[in-house]
Amino acid sequence: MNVTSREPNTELLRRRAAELRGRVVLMSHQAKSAHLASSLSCCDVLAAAYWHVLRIDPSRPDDPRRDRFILSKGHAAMALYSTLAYRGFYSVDLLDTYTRDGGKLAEHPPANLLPGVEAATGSLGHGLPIGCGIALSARIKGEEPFRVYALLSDGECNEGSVWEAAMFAAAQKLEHLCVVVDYNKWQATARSNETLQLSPLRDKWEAFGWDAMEIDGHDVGLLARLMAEVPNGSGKPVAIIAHTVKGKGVSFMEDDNNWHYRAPTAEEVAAAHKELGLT
Ligand SMILES: Cc1ncc(C[n+]2csc(CCOP(=O)(O)OP(=O)(O)O)c2C)c(N)n1
Repeated sequence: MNVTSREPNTELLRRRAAELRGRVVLMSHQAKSAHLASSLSCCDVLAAAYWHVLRIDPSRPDDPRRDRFILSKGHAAMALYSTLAYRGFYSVDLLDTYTRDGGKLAEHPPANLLPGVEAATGSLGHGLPIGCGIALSARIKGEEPFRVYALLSDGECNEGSVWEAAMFAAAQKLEHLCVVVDYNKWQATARSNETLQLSPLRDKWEAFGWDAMEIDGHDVGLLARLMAEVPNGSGKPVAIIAHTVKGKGVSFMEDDNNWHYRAPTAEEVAAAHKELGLT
């Protein structure tokens, strides 16, 4: 287990995030698969989590004491799959099989098929309820406390199940539970705040009994520090509202929601890799 009381190595985390972005762009091209911009949006959160925060051992993915990370916005599976491969849960070569018939890397994360995938997600609104259950069951069973992280999208916060779970977590004082909201202001076809009024999102989480904070969701160092501080002494579950840019890292994809569904051409992959400093 890696216990992180040390300062985050922001240089390393930035490099990891760029590598994840590069791989995600390539996977989307190879598989002609959607949700590229959604995946780019959250690479800094994943880099901070997997290379600084989480107490995990890739050679023991079922260790009962491990921290859990649930990608509740399961449509960003390419980012999670790349992270798990680069972190050593399985071979990087497996990433070339993304969406292939009969393969293990389904378009959305499956249950019990891949080491490191903690929950089947993709249907939005399920990751936090699952996280609540895992955290509560650990307490009931008197297990050594581990942390549970759930990465949600902003559009996902339209789901009633998110707010039921939020109330539940506060009532049960699940202080080992942490939500990160990838607040990129877009959902599938429209601006998030035009679809349903999410703003002020931090106030909403606070009103639901959480210790809520609002940060730059691409500041890997800050993400790493705040996520590592859970439980933070407030006695409450923690919500980190991470302001992000959809398509982050590739200038011609940033804040352009067409990349929710589009896959890049070979030329666009090359241009993206150049921008990410990977060539
Ligand atoms: C319950 C449910 N309804 C609809 C969808 C289809 N869907 C996939 S992604 C998405 C929204 C994407 O926006 P957001 O959730 O904010 O994530 P982003 O891609 O912007 O990170 C929707 C509605 C789904 N996955 N689950």
